[in-house]
Amino acid sequence: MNNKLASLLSGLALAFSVSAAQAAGELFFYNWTDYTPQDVLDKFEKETGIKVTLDTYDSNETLLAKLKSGATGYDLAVPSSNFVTIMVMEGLLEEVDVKSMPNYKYVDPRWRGPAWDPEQKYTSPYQYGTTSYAIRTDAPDVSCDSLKSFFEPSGDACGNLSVFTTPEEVVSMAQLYLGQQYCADDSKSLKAIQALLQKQNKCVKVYSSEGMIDRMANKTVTITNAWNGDVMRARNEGVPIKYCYPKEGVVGWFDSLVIPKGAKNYDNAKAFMNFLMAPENMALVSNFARYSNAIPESAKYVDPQLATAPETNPPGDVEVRVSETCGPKFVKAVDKIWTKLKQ
Ligand code: N2P
Repeated sequence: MNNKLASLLSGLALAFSVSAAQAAGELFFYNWTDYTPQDVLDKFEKETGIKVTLDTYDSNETLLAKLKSGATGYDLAVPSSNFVTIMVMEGLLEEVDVKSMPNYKYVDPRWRGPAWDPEQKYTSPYQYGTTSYAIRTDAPDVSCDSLKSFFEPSGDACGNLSVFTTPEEVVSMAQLYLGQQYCADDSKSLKAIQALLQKQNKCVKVYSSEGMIDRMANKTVTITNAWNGDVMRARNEGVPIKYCYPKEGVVGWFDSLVIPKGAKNYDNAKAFMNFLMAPENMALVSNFARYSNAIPESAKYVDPQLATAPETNPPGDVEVRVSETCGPKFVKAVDKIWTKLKQ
C-alpha cells in the first residue's frame, strides 16, 4: 500500500471510529437501589463508547408504575420474574432475541427459557436471591426462628422494626407465616393478612426499601425486612447482623434485564444485555451486590465467600417459595390493605 493511500485510509478509519463512538451514544438504565456496581458501567463504556446513566427505584411496584405511565426514557430495567409476567401481559416490553446473542452460551441451561419467559424473547438474567428479615445479633428480643418475630415482635423489638415500603414481598412473607398459598384471594385469607399487617404496624419504626444497611449499622432499628445480598454486604462492613431463615420459609426471586417499550437506545440496551452475560462482567455485579447469578463460569471471578456464605445458602429444610404473579382481584385487595395501613 502506498503511503498516500495508507494515510488516507487511516484518516478515514479515524473519522469512522470517531463517528462510531459518537453514534455509540447513550444508555439509560433503571435499576434497584444498591444493585449496580459503577465499575461494570465504566467497563461497558470503555469497551463500547456507550455512556450509561443510572437511575434507581425501590421496588417492583415503583418500576411497574413508571413503565405504565408511558414514555420513561429508560432503555433497560430489572423487574423480578413475577413482574416480568405482568409487564409482558400489559405490552410494556420490547421483544429481544436473547438466544441469538453471542454470550447467551454462558447462561446456565437450567435458567434458559425460564417460566416467566419461556422463549427468552424479553429477558436476560441479572441476579437472584431471597427475601426475608435480618436481626442485629447484639439486640434484645430478636430471633430468627420464626416469622412471628418479624410480624409480631415483642419487647424491645417492637418499635425497632423496619419493613419494606411496598406490599408485594411483605404480603408473600405474611402468607408463608399464615400458612396460606400465594395469591389466595378468598376473603378469609385476605382478612387474616390485613389483621396481621395492622398488628405489625404498631411496632414499625420505618417503612422503607432502601437504606437498610445504614439503619442496621447505626441501630435505628434492630430487626428489618431484607434481601440476602444486602445483609452479606452489611455483615462484611462489620455490622453485627444475621440473615434469618425462619422455619416458615423465605421468598425467592429472580431479576432480569428487560427493554421497556419504545426504548430510544434499543441496540445499546441489547449490547448491555450481551455484555453482562460474559462471566467476568456478571462476576462484577455479584461481587458488588452479593447475590447469586445464572452464569456458572462467573464463579472463576466471584469472591469465594459467595459460594459458602449463609446468605446465599438457605438451609435444606427451609422452604424457598418463589414469588408468583397474582390475579387482579388479589392485587386490588392488597392495594387496599396497604393503603389503609399507611394512612
Ligand atoms: C438490592 C436490590 C435487590 C433486588 N438493594 C431485589 N429483587
